Parts: sequence; C-alpha cells; structure tokens
Amino acid sequence: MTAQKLLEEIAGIGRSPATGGYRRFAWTREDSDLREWFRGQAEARGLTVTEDRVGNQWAWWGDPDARGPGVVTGSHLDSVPDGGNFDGPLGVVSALLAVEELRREGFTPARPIGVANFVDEEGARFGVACGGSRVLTGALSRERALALTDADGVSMAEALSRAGRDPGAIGPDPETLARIGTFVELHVEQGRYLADTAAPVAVASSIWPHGRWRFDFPGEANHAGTTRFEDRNDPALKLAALILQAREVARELGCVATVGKMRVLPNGVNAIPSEATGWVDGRGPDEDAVRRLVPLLEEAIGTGAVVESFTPSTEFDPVLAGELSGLLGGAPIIGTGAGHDAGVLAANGVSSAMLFVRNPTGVSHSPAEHAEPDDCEAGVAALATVLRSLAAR
Ligand code: HGY
Ligand code: MN
Ligand code: MN
Repeated sequence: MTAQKLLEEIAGIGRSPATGGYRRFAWTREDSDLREWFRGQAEARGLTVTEDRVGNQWAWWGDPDARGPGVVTGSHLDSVPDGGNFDGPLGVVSALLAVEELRREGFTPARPIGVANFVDEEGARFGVACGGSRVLTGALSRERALALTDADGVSMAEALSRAGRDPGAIGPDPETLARIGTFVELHVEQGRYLADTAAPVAVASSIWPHGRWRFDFPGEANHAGTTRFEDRNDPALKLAALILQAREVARELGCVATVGKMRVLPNGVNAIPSEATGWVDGRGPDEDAVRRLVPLLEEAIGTGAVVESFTPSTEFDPVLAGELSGLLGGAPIIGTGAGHDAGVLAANGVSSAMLFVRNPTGVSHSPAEHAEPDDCEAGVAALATVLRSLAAR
C-alpha cells in the first residue's frame, strides 16, 4: 500500500467537482466519513482507536497508560475551502503506513506508538486555527469553542449535537496529553524550499507567529441607483481600504497579511451594503512586527479589530530537530509560515517535531498543492526511521 493509494481512498470525500478542491469541515458529513475511514484503517493495522474529550482520534500500538508516554505521529484530515489533497491527509496516511512498515518488519517498540487525527486544524468552519489541539491543551477554552459559529450561525455546540456528540463532554484533556512523550507530524511542505533542492524531506525548525483578526464595518443599506455618493455610508469602501492597507502595512513590517475571507451583507448587486466584514491573516518571521501589524492597520483605517486567534513564534526543540536531521542523512532544517497542531503541542510543553515532504509546486491551500508519489514514499520511510529510533528507547 502506498501513500498515493491511501489518499485515493478518500479522494472522493468532500471534493468539489467544480474546482477539484476539498471542502472537509469540522463536524460535517465529510468529517464523519473521514473519521470512520481513519478508524477502519487504524484498526486494520492492529491499532486501538480512542477519542479524547475534544473528539481528536488516537490510534495506539501498545497501551500508553501502562507503558507510556508514547511516540505519537499523525496530523489532520480537515481542509480549508477548496484545499489541496495533501495538507493534513498526507501526514495521516504516512503515519498509518509508517506504523504498518514497523509492524511488518517485526519491530517491537519499547514504548507505545500512536497515530493522531486532530479535529478542526484549519478552523475553516469556526474560525480558530488548530481548534482540536487548542481545546485539548486548554489553549482554547471550551466555553469559547462551543460558542464559535459558522457562516450559517450554527454554533460548534449545535454542530456537535447534530453530529451526535455531547457538547458537554468537550474540554481540555490532560490525561490524553500526558500520553504523548514525543510528537512528530509529517506534512506536505507549504512552500518551495525543497522544490529547489535534491532533498525530498526536511525537518522543521520553527513556525512563524501568526494571527487572525476580524474587522467589522457597519454601513447603511440603500438603493444602488437612487442614492447620491454624498448620501452614502458604504462599508464596502472600508473593506477595500482594509485589503489594500493590510498589504502595505505588512510589507513595511516585513510581514505578510491576507484578507482571504470577506462578507458583505446583504450581498445584493443593486443594494449598498448594510455591513461588511473582513478577516486578516497576519504572519511573519518577527513576532514584534506581527504584533504591531493590526494596531497600525486599525490606525490606518480608523476601525478596531477583534482578535480571533494568535499563535506566538514556535521554536521546535533544536536538539530533537538535529537528531532527526541526522537520522535522515542530514535532511535540511527549515522554518515555515504555516501553523500546525505540532506547533500547538510544542507551545504547551510537548516535545514535538515536524517532517516536510517536497511539494514541487510550493502551492498549498489550493487544488494545485502537490507531492510526487516517490517523495511521498520517501516521507513514509523517513517517518518510519524516526519512529523506529524514538520508540526504541
Ligand atoms: O493556516 C495555516 O497555517 C495552517 O494550514 N492551518
Ligand atoms: Mn493548512
Ligand atoms: Mn495542515
């Protein structure tokens, strides 16, 4: 079985025929289908599947409560709107295949090995990145999580109930967290570093600080044809200023900023909007600069923002990263501007690392995201090498 074949098994779940991108959002039908698939694949490899209080799935080889803490790998199966086929799923399928490889060769781990499927990593439906690992670690309160709403106004609590789950059970889960001795997440590279090198796999050094802010612009609904410019209060103009200023302020600070999600109500072609909303995703290598981005933006456009999530700069354990690089024949050690559950775990005291698999397009959060089959297999082999070493002690 190859990574490509396993990915093909889920290729039809949540795929948009119009764009070829994936729409796999937390606590939806697609999510449920993927969770069932994960459970079947894990059990077929002799793993025992459990769920924590948040709904993250954990598939164990060995009893982490008897012989833990264990070595855990895995990633997420949810996507951004029209996301690619690899962001998240490549880490999950590579984890299952690496474990399969170790079991096939007769490896006997000195400590349990786990495979995780984190729920709601993209935060595409409820807006907060890495929702599953943030609630698990307590970085996102259960109260705030359950009150988050999607574009239709459905709260996470309601979405959980509709998915047949008890919202009351949601909360931090220190017992689950204590079962993780070391966490290693494999992920498709979301950039072009490896594409320009001969290396199929890299090790992560750090994750840029990054945040998400919401800007609300009230306006005054009116007729598009009969209202003079001087009589208008058109919030779309403020939204336009936000989009342009975000880029300028970010560029000045050496950061990047994106307004990829917007909402204009009532969204009628012949009606001046009553309100407009823009979400800013801001990131950069320097945390002070990222923290200055929104205050400068608020000043520039004269409107205050609401912070929806902020992740400080994450440095992975350099000793562990160096050890993994050595295990992998001197694999490059590189930073990333993309957030990950491994970053949330690292920020909450879990020894964590990441492996990146070459993406020849460098593109991500798009159907154009890609990884060659040979590189995917190199990723599985690298992950097996890492797990074999970490679980042998
Ligand atoms: O947004 C991110 O950086 C990640 O893909 N969740
Ligand atoms: Mn992503
Ligand atoms: Mn991801």
